Amino acid sequence: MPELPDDPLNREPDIQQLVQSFITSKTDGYDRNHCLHPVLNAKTHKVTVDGAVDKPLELSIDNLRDDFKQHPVVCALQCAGNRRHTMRTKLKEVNGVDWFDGAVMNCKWTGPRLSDVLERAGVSLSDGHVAFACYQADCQDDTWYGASIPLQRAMRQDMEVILALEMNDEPLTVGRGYPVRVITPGIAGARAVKWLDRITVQREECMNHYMVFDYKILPPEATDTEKAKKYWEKMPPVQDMPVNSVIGSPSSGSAVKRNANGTVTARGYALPGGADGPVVKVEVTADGGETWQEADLIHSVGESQWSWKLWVAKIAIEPGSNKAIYSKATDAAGNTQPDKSRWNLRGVCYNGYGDATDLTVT
Ligand SMILES: Nc1nc2c(c(=O)[nH]1)N[C@H]1C(S)=C(S)[C@@H](COP(=O)(O)O)O[C@H]1N2
Ligand SMILES: [Mo]
Repeated sequence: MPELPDDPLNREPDIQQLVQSFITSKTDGYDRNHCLHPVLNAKTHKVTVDGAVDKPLELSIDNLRDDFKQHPVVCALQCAGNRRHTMRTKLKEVNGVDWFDGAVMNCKWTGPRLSDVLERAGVSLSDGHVAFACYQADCQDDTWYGASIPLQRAMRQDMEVILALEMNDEPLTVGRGYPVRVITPGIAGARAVKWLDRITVQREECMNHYMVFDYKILPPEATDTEKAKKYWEKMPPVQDMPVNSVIGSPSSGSAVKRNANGTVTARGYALPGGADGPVVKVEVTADGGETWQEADLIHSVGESQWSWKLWVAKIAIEPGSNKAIYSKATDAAGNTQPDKSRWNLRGVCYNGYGDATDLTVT
Protein backbone atom coordinates (compact mmCIF):
# COMPACT_ATOMS: atom_id res chain seq x y z
CA MET A 1 0.00 0.00 0.00
CA PRO A 2 1.27 3.50 -0.77
CA GLU A 3 1.58 5.84 2.17
CA LEU A 4 -1.36 8.21 2.45
CA PRO A 5 -1.17 11.72 3.86
CA ASP A 6 -3.48 13.05 6.62
CA ASP A 7 -3.91 16.48 5.00
CA PRO A 8 -4.37 17.28 1.34
CA LEU A 9 -0.88 16.82 -0.05
CA ASN A 10 0.71 19.98 -1.46
CA ARG A 11 4.40 19.99 -2.23
CA GLU A 12 6.86 20.81 -4.95
CA PRO A 13 10.21 19.30 -5.82
CA ASP A 14 13.59 20.95 -5.58
CA ILE A 15 13.83 23.10 -8.71
CA GLN A 16 17.47 22.20 -9.47
CA GLN A 17 16.45 18.55 -9.49
CA LEU A 18 13.33 19.26 -11.57
CA VAL A 19 15.21 20.86 -14.48
CA GLN A 20 17.65 17.93 -14.76
CA SER A 21 15.24 15.77 -16.73
CA PHE A 22 12.94 16.39 -19.71
CA ILE A 23 10.48 13.78 -18.44
CA THR A 24 9.53 14.29 -14.80
CA SER A 25 9.62 11.00 -12.92
CA LYS A 26 6.77 9.89 -10.75
CA THR A 27 8.62 10.88 -7.60
CA ASP A 28 9.72 14.32 -8.82
CA GLY A 29 6.40 15.91 -9.77
CA TYR A 30 4.56 18.44 -7.59
CA ASP A 31 1.37 17.48 -5.78
CA ARG A 32 -1.68 19.74 -5.57
CA ASN A 33 -4.79 18.53 -3.77
CA HIS A 34 -7.95 20.07 -2.38
CA CYS A 35 -8.95 16.72 -0.90
CA LEU A 36 -7.38 13.61 0.59
CA HIS A 37 -6.42 10.98 -1.96
CA PRO A 38 -9.27 8.53 -2.48
CA VAL A 39 -8.05 4.97 -3.04
CA LEU A 40 -10.18 3.54 -5.83
CA ASN A 41 -10.65 0.07 -7.22
CA ALA A 42 -9.86 0.00 -10.94
CA LYS A 43 -11.90 -3.20 -11.36
CA THR A 44 -15.14 -1.59 -10.23
CA HIS A 45 -14.57 2.11 -10.96
CA LYS A 46 -16.84 3.66 -13.60
CA VAL A 47 -16.80 6.91 -15.53
CA THR A 48 -20.26 8.18 -16.47
CA VAL A 49 -20.64 10.23 -19.65
CA ASP A 50 -23.91 12.17 -19.63
CA GLY A 51 -25.60 15.51 -20.21
CA ALA A 52 -26.18 16.68 -23.78
CA VAL A 53 -25.33 13.35 -25.42
CA ASP A 54 -27.47 10.99 -27.53
CA LYS A 55 -26.23 7.90 -25.75
CA PRO A 56 -25.05 8.23 -22.12
CA LEU A 57 -22.18 5.86 -21.34
CA GLU A 58 -20.89 4.11 -18.29
CA LEU A 59 -17.29 3.15 -18.91
CA SER A 60 -15.11 0.87 -16.85
CA ILE A 61 -11.34 1.23 -16.84
CA ASP A 62 -11.19 -1.85 -19.10
CA ASN A 63 -13.59 -0.10 -21.50
CA LEU A 64 -11.42 3.02 -21.53
CA ARG A 65 -8.33 0.93 -22.26
CA ASP A 66 -9.72 -1.71 -24.64
CA ASP A 67 -12.53 0.01 -26.54
CA PHE A 68 -10.66 3.15 -27.57
CA LYS A 69 -7.40 3.88 -29.31
CA GLN A 70 -4.78 4.76 -26.68
CA HIS A 71 -3.21 8.12 -27.34
CA PRO A 72 0.07 9.27 -25.79
CA VAL A 73 0.75 12.95 -25.18
CA VAL A 74 3.85 14.53 -23.69
CA CYS A 75 2.85 17.78 -22.03
CA ALA A 76 3.52 20.11 -19.18
CA LEU A 77 1.02 20.06 -16.32
CA GLN A 78 1.18 23.09 -14.11
CA CYS A 79 -0.75 24.61 -11.28
CA ALA A 80 -2.11 28.07 -12.12
CA GLY A 81 -0.48 29.11 -8.83
CA ASN A 82 3.01 28.18 -10.03
CA ARG A 83 5.41 31.09 -9.27
CA ARG A 84 2.97 32.69 -6.82
CA HIS A 85 5.94 33.31 -4.53
CA THR A 86 7.48 35.62 -7.10
CA MET A 87 4.26 37.58 -7.45
CA ARG A 88 3.84 38.01 -3.70
CA THR A 89 7.43 39.00 -3.07
CA LYS A 90 8.02 41.15 -6.18
CA LEU A 91 4.61 42.77 -6.52
CA LYS A 92 2.39 42.51 -3.44
CA GLU A 93 1.04 39.91 -0.98
CA VAL A 94 -1.49 37.43 -2.40
CA ASN A 95 -3.68 34.60 -1.03
CA GLY A 96 -2.81 30.99 -1.72
CA VAL A 97 -0.28 28.20 -1.30
CA ASP A 98 3.20 29.72 -1.51
CA TRP A 99 4.37 27.93 -4.66
CA PHE A 100 7.85 28.70 -5.90
CA ASP A 101 8.79 27.68 -9.47
CA GLY A 102 8.26 23.93 -9.14
CA ALA A 103 4.48 23.48 -9.39
CA VAL A 104 4.89 22.03 -12.89
CA MET A 105 5.90 18.71 -14.39
CA ASN A 106 6.45 17.41 -17.88
CA CYS A 107 5.30 13.83 -18.40
CA LYS A 108 4.03 11.35 -20.94
CA TRP A 109 0.36 10.55 -20.39
CA THR A 110 -1.58 7.81 -22.19
CA GLY A 111 -5.27 7.01 -22.50
CA PRO A 112 -8.24 7.46 -24.81
CA ARG A 113 -8.86 10.83 -26.39
CA LEU A 114 -11.75 12.69 -24.81
CA SER A 115 -12.96 13.52 -28.34
CA ASP A 116 -13.26 9.79 -29.18
CA VAL A 117 -15.23 9.11 -26.01
CA LEU A 118 -17.54 12.06 -26.69
CA GLU A 119 -18.02 10.98 -30.27
CA ARG A 120 -19.13 7.57 -29.10
CA ALA A 121 -21.66 9.22 -26.79
CA GLY A 122 -22.87 11.48 -29.60
CA VAL A 123 -22.66 15.10 -28.50
CA SER A 124 -25.90 16.99 -29.13
CA LEU A 125 -24.59 20.53 -28.47
CA SER A 126 -22.42 22.59 -30.80
CA ASP A 127 -21.37 25.15 -28.25
CA GLY A 128 -20.96 24.60 -24.54
CA HIS A 129 -18.68 22.97 -22.04
CA VAL A 130 -17.43 19.59 -20.97
CA ALA A 131 -17.46 19.23 -17.20
CA PHE A 132 -15.27 16.76 -15.33
CA ALA A 133 -16.08 15.64 -11.81
CA CYS A 134 -14.74 13.61 -8.95
CA TYR A 135 -17.27 12.72 -6.25
CA GLN A 136 -14.86 10.35 -4.54
CA ALA A 137 -13.67 12.66 -1.76
CA ASP A 138 -14.82 15.72 0.16
CA CYS A 139 -12.81 18.83 -0.72
CA GLN A 140 -11.81 21.65 1.60
CA ASP A 141 -14.29 24.13 0.07
CA ASP A 142 -16.82 21.87 -1.63
CA THR A 143 -18.20 18.35 -1.35
CA TRP A 144 -16.75 17.29 -4.69
CA TYR A 145 -14.07 18.44 -7.16
CA GLY A 146 -14.95 19.64 -10.63
CA ALA A 147 -13.91 21.74 -13.59
CA SER A 148 -14.89 22.29 -17.20
CA ILE A 149 -13.30 23.24 -20.48
CA PRO A 150 -14.95 24.60 -23.63
CA LEU A 151 -16.64 21.88 -25.69
CA GLN A 152 -14.93 23.02 -28.87
CA ARG A 153 -11.51 22.51 -27.29
CA ALA A 154 -12.57 19.09 -26.03
CA MET A 155 -13.82 17.93 -29.45
CA ARG A 156 -10.67 18.87 -31.35
CA GLN A 157 -8.46 15.82 -31.87
CA ASP A 158 -5.39 18.00 -32.24
CA MET A 159 -5.94 19.56 -28.81
CA GLU A 160 -5.14 16.10 -27.43
CA VAL A 161 -7.28 16.18 -24.31
CA ILE A 162 -7.12 12.64 -22.94
CA LEU A 163 -8.45 10.51 -20.11
CA ALA A 164 -5.10 9.34 -18.82
CA LEU A 165 -4.74 5.83 -17.47
CA GLU A 166 -0.95 5.92 -17.50
CA MET A 167 1.84 8.34 -16.67
CA ASN A 168 5.28 7.61 -18.11
CA ASP A 169 4.08 4.18 -19.32
CA GLU A 170 2.93 3.04 -15.89
CA PRO A 171 -0.53 3.03 -14.33
CA LEU A 172 -1.24 6.30 -12.51
CA THR A 173 -0.23 6.37 -8.88
CA VAL A 174 -2.95 7.07 -6.32
CA GLY A 175 -1.70 10.65 -5.94
CA ARG A 176 -1.87 11.30 -9.68
CA GLY A 177 -5.51 10.24 -9.90
CA TYR A 178 -5.59 6.44 -10.18
CA PRO A 179 -7.25 4.90 -12.05
CA VAL A 180 -8.12 7.77 -14.44
CA ARG A 181 -7.61 11.53 -14.68
CA VAL A 182 -8.16 14.19 -17.29
CA ILE A 183 -5.13 15.69 -19.03
CA THR A 184 -5.79 19.03 -20.73
CA PRO A 185 -2.60 20.11 -22.55
CA GLY A 186 -1.95 23.84 -22.36
CA ILE A 187 -4.69 24.38 -19.79
CA ALA A 188 -4.25 25.02 -16.06
CA GLY A 189 -3.76 21.92 -13.88
CA ALA A 190 -6.94 22.73 -11.96
CA ARG A 191 -8.94 21.38 -14.92
CA ALA A 192 -7.01 18.09 -15.01
CA VAL A 193 -9.47 16.34 -12.70
CA LYS A 194 -8.02 13.33 -10.89
CA TRP A 195 -10.03 10.25 -9.81
CA LEU A 196 -12.46 11.14 -12.60
CA ASP A 197 -15.93 9.64 -12.29
CA ARG A 198 -18.18 11.83 -14.44
CA ILE A 199 -18.01 13.70 -17.73
CA THR A 200 -20.98 15.93 -18.54
CA VAL A 201 -21.64 17.83 -21.75
CA GLN A 202 -23.52 20.98 -20.76
CA ARG A 203 -24.39 24.50 -21.77
CA GLU A 204 -22.91 26.16 -18.68
CA GLU A 205 -19.47 26.11 -17.17
CA CYS A 206 -18.98 23.81 -14.20
CA MET A 207 -20.26 25.37 -10.95
CA ASN A 208 -17.79 23.70 -8.59
CA HIS A 209 -16.12 25.97 -6.02
CA TYR A 210 -12.70 25.58 -7.67
CA MET A 211 -14.11 26.70 -10.99
CA VAL A 212 -16.17 29.67 -9.75
CA PHE A 213 -14.42 30.94 -6.60
CA ASP A 214 -10.81 30.02 -7.24
CA TYR A 215 -8.33 29.87 -10.13
CA LYS A 216 -9.36 33.20 -11.63
CA ILE A 217 -7.39 36.33 -12.43
CA LEU A 218 -9.31 38.91 -10.40
CA PRO A 219 -9.00 42.57 -11.42
CA PRO A 220 -6.52 44.69 -9.40
CA GLU A 221 -9.41 46.44 -7.60
CA ALA A 222 -10.10 43.16 -5.80
CA THR A 223 -7.50 43.90 -3.14
CA ASP A 224 -8.87 41.66 -0.38
CA THR A 225 -11.29 38.79 0.16
CA GLU A 226 -14.19 41.14 0.89
CA LYS A 227 -13.61 43.30 -2.18
CA ALA A 228 -13.15 40.18 -4.30
CA LYS A 229 -16.68 38.99 -3.60
CA LYS A 230 -18.38 40.94 -6.36
CA TYR A 231 -15.87 39.82 -8.98
CA TRP A 232 -15.77 36.05 -8.62
CA GLU A 233 -18.89 35.31 -10.60
CA LYS A 234 -18.02 37.89 -13.28
CA MET A 235 -14.50 36.82 -14.18
CA PRO A 236 -13.68 33.90 -16.49
CA PRO A 237 -11.94 30.82 -15.05
CA VAL A 238 -8.30 30.36 -15.97
CA GLN A 239 -7.97 28.01 -18.93
CA ASP A 240 -4.86 28.42 -21.13
CA MET A 241 -1.67 29.12 -19.19
CA PRO A 242 0.63 31.97 -20.28
CA VAL A 243 4.09 31.64 -21.85
CA ASN A 244 6.66 31.35 -19.07
CA SER A 245 10.23 30.54 -18.09
CA VAL A 246 12.19 30.17 -14.90
CA ILE A 247 15.82 29.83 -13.96
CA GLY A 248 16.33 26.59 -12.04
CA SER A 249 20.00 27.17 -11.39
CA PRO A 250 21.78 29.09 -10.10
CA SER A 251 19.26 29.77 -7.36
CA SER A 252 18.67 33.26 -6.02
CA GLY A 253 20.95 34.16 -3.13
CA SER A 254 23.63 31.60 -4.00
CA ALA A 255 27.36 31.92 -4.57
CA VAL A 256 28.36 31.02 -8.13
CA LYS A 257 31.79 30.23 -9.47
CA ARG A 258 32.45 31.39 -13.02
CA ASN A 259 33.50 29.04 -15.82
CA ALA A 260 37.07 29.45 -17.18
CA ASN A 261 35.85 31.87 -19.87
CA GLY A 262 34.19 34.20 -17.37
CA THR A 263 30.67 32.94 -17.87
CA VAL A 264 28.07 31.56 -15.50
CA THR A 265 25.98 28.56 -16.57
CA ALA A 266 22.23 29.08 -16.14
CA ARG A 267 19.58 26.40 -16.64
CA GLY A 268 15.83 26.37 -16.55
CA TYR A 269 12.58 25.43 -18.19
CA ALA A 270 10.29 27.35 -20.52
CA LEU A 271 6.59 26.83 -21.17
CA PRO A 272 4.49 27.87 -24.17
CA GLY A 273 1.25 29.81 -23.84
CA GLY A 274 -1.83 27.54 -24.08
CA ALA A 275 -2.06 25.97 -27.55
CA ASP A 276 0.60 28.33 -28.94
CA GLY A 277 3.60 26.05 -28.44
CA PRO A 278 6.26 25.04 -28.76
CA VAL A 279 8.63 27.49 -27.11
CA VAL A 280 10.90 28.71 -29.91
CA LYS A 281 13.26 31.02 -28.04
CA VAL A 282 14.61 31.67 -24.56
CA GLU A 283 16.78 34.71 -23.94
CA VAL A 284 18.80 35.60 -20.86
CA THR A 285 20.29 38.84 -19.64
CA ALA A 286 22.85 39.65 -16.97
CA ASP A 287 22.70 43.43 -17.37
CA GLY A 288 19.12 44.06 -16.34
CA GLY A 289 17.72 43.68 -19.85
CA GLU A 290 20.08 45.96 -21.77
CA THR A 291 21.37 43.05 -23.83
CA TRP A 292 19.78 39.64 -24.29
CA GLN A 293 21.54 36.46 -25.33
CA GLU A 294 19.81 33.39 -26.78
CA ALA A 295 19.94 30.29 -24.60
CA ASP A 296 20.38 26.82 -26.12
CA LEU A 297 17.10 24.92 -26.21
CA ILE A 298 17.74 21.30 -25.30
CA HIS A 299 15.99 19.02 -27.77
CA SER A 300 14.52 15.89 -26.27
CA VAL A 301 12.91 12.73 -27.60
CA GLY A 302 9.13 13.02 -27.46
CA GLU A 303 8.85 16.78 -27.27
CA SER A 304 5.59 18.28 -28.50
CA GLN A 305 3.87 21.62 -28.82
CA TRP A 306 2.64 21.08 -25.24
CA SER A 307 5.88 20.10 -23.56
CA TRP A 308 8.30 22.34 -21.76
CA LYS A 309 11.70 23.16 -23.19
CA LEU A 310 14.71 22.81 -20.94
CA TRP A 311 17.38 25.37 -21.75
CA VAL A 312 20.95 26.19 -20.85
CA ALA A 313 22.97 29.39 -21.32
CA LYS A 314 26.50 30.46 -20.53
CA ILE A 315 26.36 34.12 -19.80
CA ALA A 316 29.24 36.51 -19.13
CA ILE A 317 29.14 38.15 -15.70
CA GLU A 318 31.75 40.21 -13.86
CA PRO A 319 32.61 38.94 -10.38
CA GLY A 320 30.82 40.71 -7.54
CA SER A 321 27.77 40.60 -5.32
CA ASN A 322 24.14 41.40 -6.01
CA LYS A 323 24.23 40.09 -9.56
CA ALA A 324 21.07 38.99 -11.34
CA ILE A 325 20.15 36.91 -14.36
CA TYR A 326 16.73 37.07 -16.00
CA SER A 327 15.12 34.77 -18.58
CA LYS A 328 12.44 35.43 -21.18
CA ALA A 329 10.67 32.84 -23.34
CA THR A 330 8.84 33.25 -26.63
CA ASP A 331 6.52 30.65 -28.16
CA ALA A 332 5.61 29.77 -31.75
CA ALA A 333 2.76 32.29 -31.83
CA GLY A 334 5.10 35.07 -30.70
CA ASN A 335 3.78 35.32 -27.12
CA THR A 336 6.58 36.51 -24.90
CA GLN A 337 6.99 37.12 -21.18
CA PRO A 338 6.55 40.59 -19.71
CA ASP A 339 9.07 41.93 -17.21
CA LYS A 340 6.44 41.54 -14.48
CA SER A 341 2.91 40.31 -14.94
CA ARG A 342 -0.17 41.88 -13.40
CA TRP A 343 -0.86 41.43 -9.70
CA ASN A 344 -4.03 39.56 -8.80
CA LEU A 345 -5.35 38.62 -5.37
CA ARG A 346 -5.03 34.86 -5.84
CA GLY A 347 -1.60 35.10 -7.37
CA VAL A 348 -2.38 33.00 -10.43
CA CYS A 349 -0.68 32.93 -13.83
CA TYR A 350 2.45 34.83 -12.83
CA ASN A 351 4.71 34.93 -15.88
CA GLY A 352 7.16 37.80 -15.41
CA TYR A 353 10.78 37.16 -16.41
CA GLY A 354 12.39 34.15 -14.75
CA ASP A 355 15.05 35.30 -12.30
CA ALA A 356 18.09 34.39 -10.27
CA THR A 357 18.84 37.43 -8.11
CA ASP A 358 21.23 38.34 -5.31
CA LEU A 359 23.99 36.17 -6.79
CA THR A 360 27.54 36.39 -5.51
CA VAL A 361 29.77 35.67 -8.50
CA THR A 362 33.41 34.70 -7.95
N1 LIG B 1 -10.14 15.34 -7.96
C1 LIG B 1 -9.22 16.31 -7.92
N2 LIG B 1 -8.56 16.62 -9.05
C2 LIG B 1 -7.63 17.61 -9.05
C3 LIG B 1 -7.32 18.32 -7.86
C4 LIG B 1 -8.02 17.95 -6.68
O1 LIG B 1 -7.80 18.51 -5.59
N3 LIG B 1 -8.94 16.94 -6.75
N4 LIG B 1 -6.38 19.34 -7.91
C5 LIG B 1 -6.21 19.98 -9.22
C6 LIG B 1 -5.13 20.94 -9.29
S1 LIG B 1 -5.45 22.48 -8.65
C7 LIG B 1 -3.95 20.68 -9.94
S2 LIG B 1 -2.78 21.88 -10.15
C8 LIG B 1 -3.64 19.32 -10.43
C9 LIG B 1 -2.40 18.79 -9.74
O2 LIG B 1 -2.10 17.51 -10.19
P1 LIG B 1 -0.97 16.66 -9.45
O3 LIG B 1 -1.32 16.59 -7.98
O4 LIG B 1 -0.93 15.38 -10.15
O5 LIG B 1 0.30 17.46 -9.60
O6 LIG B 1 -4.72 18.41 -10.20
C10 LIG B 1 -6.01 18.94 -10.32
N5 LIG B 1 -6.98 17.87 -10.21
MO1 LIG C 1 -3.73 23.92 -9.18
